[in-house]
Amino acid sequence: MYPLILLVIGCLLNTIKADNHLNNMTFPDTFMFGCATAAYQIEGGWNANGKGESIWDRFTHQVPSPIKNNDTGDVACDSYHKYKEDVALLVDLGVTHYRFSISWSRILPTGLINEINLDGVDYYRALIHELKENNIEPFVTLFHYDTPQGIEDLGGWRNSFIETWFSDYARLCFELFGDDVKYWMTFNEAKQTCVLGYGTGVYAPGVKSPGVAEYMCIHNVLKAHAAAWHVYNDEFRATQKGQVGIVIDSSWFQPENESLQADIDASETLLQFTFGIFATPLYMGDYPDIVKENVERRSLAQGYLRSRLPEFTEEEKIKLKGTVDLLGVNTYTSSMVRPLDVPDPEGKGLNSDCEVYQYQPDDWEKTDDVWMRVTPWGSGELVKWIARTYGNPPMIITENGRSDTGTLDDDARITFLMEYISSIKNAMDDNNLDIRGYTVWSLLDNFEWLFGYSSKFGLYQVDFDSPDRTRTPKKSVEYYKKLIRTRCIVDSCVN
Ligand code: GBH
Repeated sequence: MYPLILLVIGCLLNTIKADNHLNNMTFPDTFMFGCATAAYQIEGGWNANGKGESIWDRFTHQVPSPIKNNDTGDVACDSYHKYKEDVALLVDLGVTHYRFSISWSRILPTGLINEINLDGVDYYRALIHELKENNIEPFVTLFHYDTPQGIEDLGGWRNSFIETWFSDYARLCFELFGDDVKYWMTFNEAKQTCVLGYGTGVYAPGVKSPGVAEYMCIHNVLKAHAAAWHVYNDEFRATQKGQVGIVIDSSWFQPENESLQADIDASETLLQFTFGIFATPLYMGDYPDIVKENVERRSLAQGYLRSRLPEFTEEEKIKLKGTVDLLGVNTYTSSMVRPLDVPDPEGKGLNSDCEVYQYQPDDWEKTDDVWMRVTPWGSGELVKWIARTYGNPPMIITENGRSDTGTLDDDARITFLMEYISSIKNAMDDNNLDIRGYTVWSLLDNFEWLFGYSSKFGLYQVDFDSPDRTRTPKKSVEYYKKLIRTRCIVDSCVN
């Protein structure tokens, strides 16, 4: 019995892998290649020159610490002082764009608009200036998990006033930097903020309220995104001519048995609970039907009088719809899915309300991160699903990459990049997908949230024992440089 199962899984994987030959067609000249980072993960200077505390400062300073080796982002890669060095690395790589995030509490120490920290403004001005001087497009995320603690003290993403607080902050950023910044992303992976921050509570601010605060957070993030997009659209678009989008992440969910309708449905359901819960309101004006149905049915059975998932008013639906100029997609890994045999009647939150079982088969190549196995084919499947579901919207891969233990001879990272980029390029070529660029996570080894500095995603190694935080190129730097220069994944391309 066991060998038969292996044989079946083996055949399935072979069919998936068969069309995953390395793509040998050059990328169009306009295609963007860049690197990504995030403020809390690289900047340090956590309380430098007027910066306010963020929820990640508060979270990592707890005793005992929830972070591996008690690591914190207090100094991180010290990019607050070493941004010029970072830009020099980007120049050496030859990237077209650099995706970084602004720390809300570095600019607005309490999160509210009345008090502006000019030193923080100067820092981002200087970074953006340095990028522009070197012909690198700044690609800015307004929020990458680091809510100002002052805002959290008012309820954070549980308080619907955050829609205004966030759009005030966004307006200030458009005003200050919008002459130079043409690419804005409001949120990075709001799923992590809401599900891990307010559901399971393993991320800052550590609130454990699955399926209640978790959905309030999602609801408020979506309204805040739309409010920021409208601020840009009404007040800045005509003069600044940029784009405002959002970054959404999802694994690819492979039906365990592709000829079973139940497994195909389980894949669609989990994609809707993961990706659609954010994208569908912004493209179509409301939550996906399957999400509304499941959460309402389960909420009523659990004794609530109404769905734990809040409803949008008609006015809000209109305001949400059509607010993504460019969709950022973070893609890392995949899992197999089938319906849960026995859904947990008491379970609340995205992970229970979907009623889908997911797992990663043992024979998928592991990385040093427990959540991640190497599945390049899944990234191609994910972007094709997004294009099918939302009418081939303009997209950019805002993150993709792998960690390792930190070796400079990172051949595994080179293979990873070749295979993932190839899978994405195949999907583009075969289906006419409108993917405008690709961004490696990450430029530098950095503070990898709960894993601290033990998980290393950088093209450049950072010596965290040295006060200089010395940066050293890994072998993958040579590969990425060549890819950017030749626009070709393999040694030579046919066109
Ligand atoms: C991205 O998340 C983030 O945007 C980025 O900040 C991060 O550095 C990068 O990927 C690499 O991880 O802690 O065991 O609960 C990718 C998706 C979802 C992966 C949350 C880690 C938490 C696993 N992430 N997940 S655990």
